Formats: sequence, C-alpha cells, structure tokens
Amino acid sequence: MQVKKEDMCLYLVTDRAWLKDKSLYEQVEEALKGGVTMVQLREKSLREEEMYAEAVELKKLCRQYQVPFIINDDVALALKVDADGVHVGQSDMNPARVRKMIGKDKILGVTAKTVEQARRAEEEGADYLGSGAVFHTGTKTDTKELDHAVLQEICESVRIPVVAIGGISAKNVHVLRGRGISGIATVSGILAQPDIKVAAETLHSLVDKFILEK
Ligand code: TZP
Ligand code: MG
Repeated sequence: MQVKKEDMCLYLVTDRAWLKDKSLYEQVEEALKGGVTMVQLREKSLREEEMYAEAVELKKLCRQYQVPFIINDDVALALKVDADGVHVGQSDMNPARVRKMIGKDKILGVTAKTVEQARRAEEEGADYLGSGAVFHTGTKTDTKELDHAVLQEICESVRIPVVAIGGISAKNVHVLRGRGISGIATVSGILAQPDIKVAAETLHSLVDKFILEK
C-alpha cells in the first residue's frame, strides 16, 4: 500500500520505558487525541503473548482514530493481528522478503541511514523510510547521529516519504526545516511529556509550520 503522505506528519513510536501511572493504551489514546497520524508498536521487553495482547488492543484503538498501526520488526505478529504494516531496520529481515510476506496492501517502513540504504529500500518495496537519529537520543543507545545534509540527500534520492527520528522535541523541530522530510517520528517527544495530548498537538502544529510549511 502506498502510505498517504499526510499520515507521515507525526509518527508516534511506543516505548514502555516511559509508562508512569498510565497504561500504554491510555498513553497512545491521548496521543491520538492530540493528533498523531501514525503509530508504531516498538517494544523490546515484552514476551510474545504480551506483545500480541498489546498489539490487538492498540490496533483496535488506532482503527477508531483511522490512524495506521505499524509493528516494529515482527512480521508474523503484524500478519497475525492484521496490523496496517511493519517497520524493519537494517539488521532486521530484508525488505524484499518482508514485502513478499505481507503482500502489496500493507505498509512497509524501512530504516535508512545512507543514500544507498534508502535507494535499496525503495527498490525492495518500502513505502516510507525512517532516518535518524537526527539529534542526540537516550531512547536508542546503538544509534549514531545522522548529518542533516545526508538526511536531505536521502529525501532527494527517493520518491517515497521520509520521516526523521531521534531526539526530536518541540524545541528542535524547526532545525529540520528545508531538508525534504514528510514528518517526524518520536518516542520521548510525546510519551515522556507531562501532558501527552498537548505534546502531540504542539508537535503537530510545529510540523505543519516548519516542515510542511502550511
Ligand atoms: N530509531 C532511531 S532513534 C530512535 C529510534 C527508534 C529512538 C527515538 O526516540 P526519541 O525518544 O524520539 O529520541
Ligand atoms: Mg529493528
């Protein structure tokens, strides 16, 4: 499926590390109320049955808000819960293989940190790319910061939309202006904020202003 460009505006990626007094379901619902346009379930510490249960509930929730629901890395789980798509990194399953497994109607997202990776991912059937980390991030420790000139080259070298990820907050969205991205993806920019709904609203309007120049 070709992902809609407007769905790439504000992409929420989950991480239970930020759960405080609320469940992930409640946090995601607040973020949806605040205007996130896509949701990715990315949990590294859950057991299979817990991931399945979380995925079933979050998929239902995202459908209510008509927001695509993507699963990180786990193709079998994405198919089992009929998620809208899968996101894979460079060390996960090869995108061409994922595309074969999920068929043409589901969304395939791929992480790309170089122009070469970006072009290859597009050829292999990616619908969108995630590129980063564009700023320092404490959420993913095994990632290097991506030069914003390279981010721009990536955007210019593919036809599919590119979202920037990593360390993005209301304070630095404007720095990404003019690079050609279609939106931003964030964990802590939304989930670590005191008011999740307000954080999503704020980021959404900053993306409209600086990235989409609406
Ligand atoms: N991939 C590159 S950076 C990152 C991922 C999953 C973490 C993003 O988290 P945060 O909190 O938005 O910096
Ligand atoms: Mg991965």
